[in-house]
Amino acid sequence: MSLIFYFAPQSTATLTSIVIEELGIPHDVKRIDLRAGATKEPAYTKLNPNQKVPMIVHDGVTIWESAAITMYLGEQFGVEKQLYPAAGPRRGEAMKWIVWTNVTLGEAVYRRGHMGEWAAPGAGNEKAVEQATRDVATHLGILDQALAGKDFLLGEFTLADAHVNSFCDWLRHSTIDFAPYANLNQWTARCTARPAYQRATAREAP
Ligand SMILES: N[C@@H](CCC(=O)N[C@@H](CS)C(=O)NCC(=O)O)C(=O)O
Repeated sequence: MSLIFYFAPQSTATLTSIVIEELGIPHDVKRIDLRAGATKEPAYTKLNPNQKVPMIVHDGVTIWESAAITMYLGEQFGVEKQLYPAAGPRRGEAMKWIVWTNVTLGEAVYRRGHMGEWAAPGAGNEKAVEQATRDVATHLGILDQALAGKDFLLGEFTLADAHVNSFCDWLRHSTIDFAPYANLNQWTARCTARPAYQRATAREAP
């Protein structure tokens, strides 16, 4: 088995880093420098015309998009380890949270960023930021409610928790207020206490 993981610290690749550490599968890390434009280099673009991290190459097959990678690695390596549900309704639940994070929560987060703190000087839109901030709060409220009375999204820990929590970690570095989400904050503490999370964090130094 060959698994190559293209990684850059403090990027979306962190989600995959935590997933791989949870699975404990043998892999080679190719650490790339985003600031040096490594994703734009011809060799990288040939593998990934989307020019982003994370990317994995598993037995010669290239997969990008963090949600796809989490679900794929879960299916391939997570079922026996009880870190990802077997095909069926519980897997559907795991997929729901992983995709929701990247698509629905992510859409509001990226909109908020592009209209606000990431916008070029003069190109922002305060009203759009206010709306996006409300949308992010609505989505985080949904996640918070889903965690009420539960340790993890599906009850027991799965890679969906690793994925969704890692995305939330990133949001905690922004001005998004997490104070209203007690269930979410307690769940984050449970996710980040896991040894795999700690190992992945050690990879994050720039
Ligand atoms: N939707 C993608 C987003 C990936 C993404 O935006 N990656 C950024 C880093 S966070 C990237 O590689 N940007 C290219 C670059 O900076 O050269 C995913 O979930 O995998």
